[in-house]
Amino acid sequence: MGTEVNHEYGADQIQILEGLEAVRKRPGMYIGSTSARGLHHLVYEIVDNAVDEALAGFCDTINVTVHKDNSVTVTDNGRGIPVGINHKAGIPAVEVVFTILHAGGKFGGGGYKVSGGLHGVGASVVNALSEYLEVKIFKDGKVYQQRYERGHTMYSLKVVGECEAEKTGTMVTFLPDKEIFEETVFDFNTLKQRLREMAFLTKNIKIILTDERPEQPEQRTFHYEGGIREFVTYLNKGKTPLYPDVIYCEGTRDEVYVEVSMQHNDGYNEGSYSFVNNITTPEGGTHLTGFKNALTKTFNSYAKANKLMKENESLNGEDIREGMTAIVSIKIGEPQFEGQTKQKLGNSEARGAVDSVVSEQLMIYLEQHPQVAKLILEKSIMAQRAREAARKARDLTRRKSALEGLSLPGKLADCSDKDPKNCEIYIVEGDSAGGSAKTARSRATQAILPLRGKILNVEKARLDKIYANAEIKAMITAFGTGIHEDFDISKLRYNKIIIMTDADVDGAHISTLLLTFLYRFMPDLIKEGHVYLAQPPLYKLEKNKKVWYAYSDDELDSILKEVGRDQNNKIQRYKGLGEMDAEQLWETTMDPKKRILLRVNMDEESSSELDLTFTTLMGDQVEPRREFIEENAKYAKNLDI
Ligand code: 0RA
Repeated sequence: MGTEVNHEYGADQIQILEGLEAVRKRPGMYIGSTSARGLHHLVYEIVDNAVDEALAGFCDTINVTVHKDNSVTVTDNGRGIPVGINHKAGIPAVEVVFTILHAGGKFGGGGYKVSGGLHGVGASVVNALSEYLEVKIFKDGKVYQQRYERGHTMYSLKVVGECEAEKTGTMVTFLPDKEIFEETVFDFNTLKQRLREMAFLTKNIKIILTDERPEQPEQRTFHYEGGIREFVTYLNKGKTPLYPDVIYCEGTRDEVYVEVSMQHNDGYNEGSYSFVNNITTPEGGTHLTGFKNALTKTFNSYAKANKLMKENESLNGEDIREGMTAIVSIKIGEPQFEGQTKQKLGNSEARGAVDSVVSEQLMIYLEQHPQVAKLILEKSIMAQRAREAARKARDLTRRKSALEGLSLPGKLADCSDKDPKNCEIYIVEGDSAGGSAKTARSRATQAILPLRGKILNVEKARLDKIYANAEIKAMITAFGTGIHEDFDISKLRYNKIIIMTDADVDGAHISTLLLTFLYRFMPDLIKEGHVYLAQPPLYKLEKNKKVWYAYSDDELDSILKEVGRDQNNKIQRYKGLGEMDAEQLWETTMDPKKRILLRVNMDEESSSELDLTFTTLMGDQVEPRREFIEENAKYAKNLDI
């Protein structure tokens, strides 16, 4: 090949530009959104291509670097994207990859690319949405380079230098277009979580993430020889495993490659996460169904065959999965995604493939490890009893409310407006603050529910105990939605649920307990944006009969700068809501015209990390919790979960 490859501006070229213009006109169609989430998808897309090269067996290290200007470089040590002319398009293959829509993998390696789904949109989409994108390819002792701006080719692919004959790889640098994205600053934590997940899902790949933006650049390396086995260990960090092994099954059926890993802990929540071609499927689908079927079937037949259960008894899938953490990861040629958000796998062959691999290998494992089998079965039987007890308790309340109508909790001071759209409920820590809030509130639209001290930690209790808890019962009846299979968001009695706790460590703990309860039992309230955290002020400053409130140390500083630091300043640090009288509470924290509310968000795409957050914060092991809080202290202000 020569040093320059000339373009022929034929019909193909025109089509190319139209294709990428379409991406720029409707970016949301290709990357979901132009918010922070879409921005991060650009990185995942480029990394996905390198991971595909790793899956094909040609690459073991991927470097991802965020530069000071929020441009990103992704480097891999694979074979290098082909540079030869693609005869159909009349341009080098690499240019096809970056300038023709949906070109990824349709040429060259013969179906090397398995990725698809949400961010399997191809490198050309990233190119179209970048101010510039530059690719360098190391191959045959040469360094090739090409540059594009907003999808337009700036010059023909050229050789810009030489490298050692053995060195091969691809290096892509791009700067997301500020004309397209509302947010152009990458979040290190978000990248870290997704890249860690990618490394877990691809055994033996090494992903190195570097952030050059801080004065002291930050670097993390993700490399897991155990793959999804280590993923389960990671997710069970901070919990107490029921047995030391991570159970692992692997195999291929009907051209579907299946990998499953699982381990029970002594807790009560299930955490099953499923992936297709390394992409998360938050709504599950056929692969997850196949796994659950196999699990239920295998444990029941093992229990019967070994006389651990009577012939006429059987365990529910839910009971067997109590306290279980599991990863189901499959690779499939043509994934079909269903549902509104395309996050659910539809391929029916995946169900059979996972079912068959897991049934076969799990049975062998249980026969070889009767102690583990016994521990899981004992726990499942306990879960079954608790579920029965919980069902009875729930039936009783259902019948009661059918007979007597909905009776609201005694401690609730309800609002008079009956249109939920206008209404909000303050969940207040402690009876005394609750009292002030009742006096302060605007009666028409603000309801107050005071809670006594610490509420029950739902991470550490079984259903029957949770249903029996007075504080939790009060919240459930006040909200009106019911929980679990009874949950119905259209019955929600308040548009805003506002958690109001002291601005100290205990208050933060109570907020977390409340959020944990909402996340586990009514996640839709959070997903639909009904949950808020009130922000009481930290300081009151009085000077010459004038009053200021500060919600952070920085704010106090800037107020002091303005009014002058002198002896007339009277500064009060609020230790709790109780120190404010009703009027102050209204003015600073409850008046819709003046208050600050933080809306609680959750990102469904990283739910395994979200789960870990709650377990780490609420679990019984102190060390991981301390680590987590230290690591995240600087983010605590956002309180995004
Ligand atoms: C198809 C064929 C060959 C390499 C690749 C694709 C390839 C694609 C990407 C995307 C990111 N990094 C990549 N590395 C490699 C083989 C080409 C050859 O052997 O000449």
